[in-house]
Amino acid sequence: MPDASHIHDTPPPGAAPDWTIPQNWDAFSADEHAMWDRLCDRQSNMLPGRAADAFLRGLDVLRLSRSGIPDYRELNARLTAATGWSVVAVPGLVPDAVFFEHLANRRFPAGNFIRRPDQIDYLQEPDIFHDVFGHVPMLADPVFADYMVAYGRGGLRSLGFGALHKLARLYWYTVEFGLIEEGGALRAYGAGIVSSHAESLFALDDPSPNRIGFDLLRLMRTEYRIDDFQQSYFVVSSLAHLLKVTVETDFAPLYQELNVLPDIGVAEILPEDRIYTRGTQEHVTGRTPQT
Ligand code: HBI
Ligand code: FE
Repeated sequence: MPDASHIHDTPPPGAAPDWTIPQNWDAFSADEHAMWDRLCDRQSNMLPGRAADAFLRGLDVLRLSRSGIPDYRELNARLTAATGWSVVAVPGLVPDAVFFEHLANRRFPAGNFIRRPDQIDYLQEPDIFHDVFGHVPMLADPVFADYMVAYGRGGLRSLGFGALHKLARLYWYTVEFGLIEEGGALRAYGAGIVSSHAESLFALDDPSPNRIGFDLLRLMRTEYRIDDFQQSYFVVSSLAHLLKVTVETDFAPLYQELNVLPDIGVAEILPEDRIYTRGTQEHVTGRTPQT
């Protein structure tokens, strides 16, 4: 989850009440389009064999008539045809309730700026490359698209239980940093992984992190770190299972259970865990991950 310290509490000037702003695609400079192409080429070349099938299939939705930063007028025509989702431009991080309202209505809020060359290896706040290249291909998958709607609805409901920070872990360990088992191998579908050159390598190849079978209660007890590689990743057996569990779980009793169970540390392994990798935890935390 991005650092919430600089989320506006009222729509900034020029933004609509739902925080959206015009993408203003014509205002992007040649350098900004070139940065998109540089990032997109680097990731597109390294992800086959690493990214989930659904992500690689979804990349086609980004193959538009022009290179450079996608123009939402063209992108949304294709994305909406696929799953009813659209991307909306926002000035940056928006309050949780606004974010969840957008997700529940099949709108993905994307930051409307792209990183500078000196930020190519680390970025504090999600930029348009993280949001559009990282998240949009998965939104073209019907099952994952429904999961994101269920998450948005659950997010709005969690606010009433004061349980957002528990539910945020589900977003973090699936939407942002999720792994999936496909054809006997692990693949990445989390946007924070596939949009990051270094973490696309680390999450799948490095002996340092734990890789643990997805279990909703266990996952929602697990803390996470926002400024470094993950020390544990969770592996789902399929997107259909992730959607089924999320839709069929009554979160009210789950939140009550979570209130009395201790949190689990980022690197901890429990005896009942399904362990794909027992990590060495050699990665020295605090080093800024390359995106
Ligand atoms: N706003 N624009 C934007 N993008 C996010 O990913 C985002 C957000 N606001 C809140 C948020 N994420 C998370 O805190 C929630 O998913 C819990
Ligand atoms: Fe993200």
